Amino acid sequence: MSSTVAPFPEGFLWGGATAANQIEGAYAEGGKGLSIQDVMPQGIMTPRAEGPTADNLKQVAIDFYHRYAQDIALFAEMGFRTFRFSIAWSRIFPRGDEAEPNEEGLAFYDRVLDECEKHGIEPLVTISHYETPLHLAEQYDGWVNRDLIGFYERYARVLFSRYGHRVTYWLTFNEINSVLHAPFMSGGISTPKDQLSASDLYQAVHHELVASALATKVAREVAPQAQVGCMILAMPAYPLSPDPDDVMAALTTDRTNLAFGDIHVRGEYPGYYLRRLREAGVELQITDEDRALLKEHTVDFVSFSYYVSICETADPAKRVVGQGNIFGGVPNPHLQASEWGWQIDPVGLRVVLNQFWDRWQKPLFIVENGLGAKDELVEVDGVRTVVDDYRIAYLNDHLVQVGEAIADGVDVMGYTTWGCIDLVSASTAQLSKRYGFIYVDRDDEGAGTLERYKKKSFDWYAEVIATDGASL
Ligand code: BGP
Repeated sequence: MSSTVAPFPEGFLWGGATAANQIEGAYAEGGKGLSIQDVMPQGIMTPRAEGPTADNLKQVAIDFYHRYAQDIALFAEMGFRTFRFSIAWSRIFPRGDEAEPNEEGLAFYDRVLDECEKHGIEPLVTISHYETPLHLAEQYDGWVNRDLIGFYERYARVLFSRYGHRVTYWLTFNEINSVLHAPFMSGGISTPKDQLSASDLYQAVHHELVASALATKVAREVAPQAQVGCMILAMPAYPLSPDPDDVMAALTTDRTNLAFGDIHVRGEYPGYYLRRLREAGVELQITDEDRALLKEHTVDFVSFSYYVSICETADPAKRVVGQGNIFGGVPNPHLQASEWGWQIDPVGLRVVLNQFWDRWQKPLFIVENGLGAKDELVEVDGVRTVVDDYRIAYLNDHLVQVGEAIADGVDVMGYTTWGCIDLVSASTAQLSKRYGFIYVDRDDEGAGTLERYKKKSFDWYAEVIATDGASL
């Protein structure tokens, strides 16, 4: 592969990303309480279970809780400059509404940070990644309830106080806009989606937005050197045709996601969003204090996940929802899809980077991108590995587009591939949808040694980092 890519900026934060519930396991160790993930054995497509069940792969996940030192050493071997992980809220506040945190939970992340420091890896911490304490979901209906703002603020304050001197980069909520699609997983909202009123849903969104601003405020007070970013699921919507009605339909769909960046960066609700609320008959309960918080505590940077683009049309007859594309959208005839129906669009990443930069003029951080695929462990020259040329091609093509965006003048802080080590999938709750540079020996039935094996992409990514993208 020969490079036409402009050099990536000095200090570019190359690395990988994970989330506590998808890697740690030890779901009932160290004083941890249950989180909503502990009752989601089948992912987001099926109803939740009554309590923890043995078929939930997340109970053990990839056992990062006990193997973090070995795993971080492997990341260091690839040359990672940053490692994104989340803190499990229910390790710190097992029920979510206690007055005092759980010291054993805090001590675990001290140890994770020790390992990062040992290898010169900059931590990138997600405060809340789809793991609301179950008690908050059951007793309060999650973020529908305003009380969650206070519980989250207390939790965030504990994190900034404890780790603020050693963690610079923080994300307030993973894919904050996804609560619109997956209210239980993303917002801990127990009311089933089909019974959830638009008022409750948008009120929950509002509470999260205020909590996000509050976290930024607390960071300024407690850890002034901290950089706080929002995290958005980015999914550009292209018009299916040049019909102006399709163009407008695409803009409207795009704004579903863009609104979250607008609010985090500009500190107020945009007019088109207020119109959407009005038309949905939603009267938001919003106080003057909420307004002031949003306005005064905007983010330092914008981070996002990027996997797919979608098409949009105003013609209902053409609104055939893409199979396996969990968030819907009309298939794009110019694109191929992954085994799970996620349409692969490297240029879309350049589009998003340019769009976000033009719109917000804030540094951008790509904190998730990657290909979920079924891998086969094979033996090459006596070494067990995975020959994942498909993953290399996917990442290479996307990174070339990041290089193009940088050449366009976009300020990109870094890039962390999703699931740098195989982990449990968020949507399917299985292990067979793998993203990693490191293979973990565990299958969908939970069988396997949990041994780690380097895939072909491991060396490929190490080379990309070592050359700052020149090898792309
Ligand atoms: C994002 C989530 C991650 C992650 C990723 C891949 O939406 O932030 O937690 O899992 O998607 O999705 P999946 O695991 O369903 O393939």
